[in-house]
Amino acid sequence: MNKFFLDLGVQPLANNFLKKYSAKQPKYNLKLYFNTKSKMVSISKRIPSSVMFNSKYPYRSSMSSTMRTSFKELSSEIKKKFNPKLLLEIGSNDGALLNNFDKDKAIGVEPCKNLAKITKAKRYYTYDDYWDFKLSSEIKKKFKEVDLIYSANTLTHISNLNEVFKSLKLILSDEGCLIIEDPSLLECIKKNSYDQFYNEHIYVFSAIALTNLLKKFNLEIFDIKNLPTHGGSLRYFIKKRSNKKYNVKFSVKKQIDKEIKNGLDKFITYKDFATKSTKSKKLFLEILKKIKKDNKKIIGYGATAKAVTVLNYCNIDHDLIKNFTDTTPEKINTFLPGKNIKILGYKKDILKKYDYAFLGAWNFKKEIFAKEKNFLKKGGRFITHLPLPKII
Ligand code: JHZ
Repeated sequence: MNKFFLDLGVQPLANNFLKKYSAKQPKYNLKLYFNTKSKMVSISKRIPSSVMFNSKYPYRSSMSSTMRTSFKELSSEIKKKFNPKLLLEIGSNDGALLNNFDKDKAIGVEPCKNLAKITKAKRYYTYDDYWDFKLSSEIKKKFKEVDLIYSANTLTHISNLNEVFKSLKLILSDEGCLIIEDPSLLECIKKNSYDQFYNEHIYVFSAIALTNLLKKFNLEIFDIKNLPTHGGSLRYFIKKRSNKKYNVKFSVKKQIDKEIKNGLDKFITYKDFATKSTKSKKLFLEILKKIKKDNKKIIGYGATAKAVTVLNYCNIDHDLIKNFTDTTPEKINTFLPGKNIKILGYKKDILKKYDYAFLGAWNFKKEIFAKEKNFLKKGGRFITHLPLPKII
């Protein structure tokens, strides 16, 4: 049974960066549910993939050195441990991972045509289509089977998880490995990052819920790694149950035990999370209003999908946060979804004109702090909303 626990209000599409602000852009309810049987946490309103992921999708995986390094390190690990004949990446974005592989050894699936174009131009075989059974059958026809499938921050974006895993199983070789990587529900609960929820994040996985889901397909997790990326992610190594090439490692039990200890299998945990999120909203508004009263100026740093959830949930507009800045070409000179707040291109010393910077990209805090030493030296301060809002 699906039980409701948090209402994040009416939200625009998290990556709908418009050239001209419009109050009339489409908005949807964002409500969070916990399934008491499968233990899966999900949002209720499902927007069709074709509406969210289109030929103008602005998010680029290569925009931060943190992510480029993470993909590079993973690529070396894959080559060393698995030495795949063929790697398939689902949600290959702008090729941040593919770039580390030979062109004849790696293929991509990327439905956002503007992004698929980038890897195609580099001669990586790229399907610019949505991941489903039809596409999987097509890939099977051409490549027979795949011994390494990788997908980061993509499968949780697809509503029909049964079809997702049925399609994966169809092409995964018997001794193959499927690696998936997504934000960790445990980290999300611990950090009180309600902003991990937006229309694209239909699910936030826990190891408990994923294990339950994989059982249906005779698939199992054989290793789990905790990663610092995206505010705390889990990398799951998955195989067919019949595949004896890999032993199930202790890391799997360790993660599940940790999740049980933190109550991820109980509804009450999510009710507490909801209470904390409401408190966080109130506190955040108090901080921003006090800064406004003192005639000081705030800029948002990193026009993330997460920041869209925060600003729309907390009803914050340009009277409180003047502008955002972001390095992504597609986001520059557009407006933060749902808000009349203009996104300025990043340039050195852009923060000079502001007293405070709200960390929209809080998951890149280390990288950003290193880059903005001058701002900090001159008395500028950052604001974060996690785990509870404060000036840092
Ligand atoms: P970042 C997106 O979420 C959407 P977002 C998606 N649904 C998902 O799952 C994750 O990515 C993986 C900018 N930036 O990665 C670049 C600077 O401007 O937290 C990006 O626009 N300066 C697919 O949007 C944004 O911040 C910097 O120095 O929440 C970061 O977005 C740095 C480091 C980043 O993902």
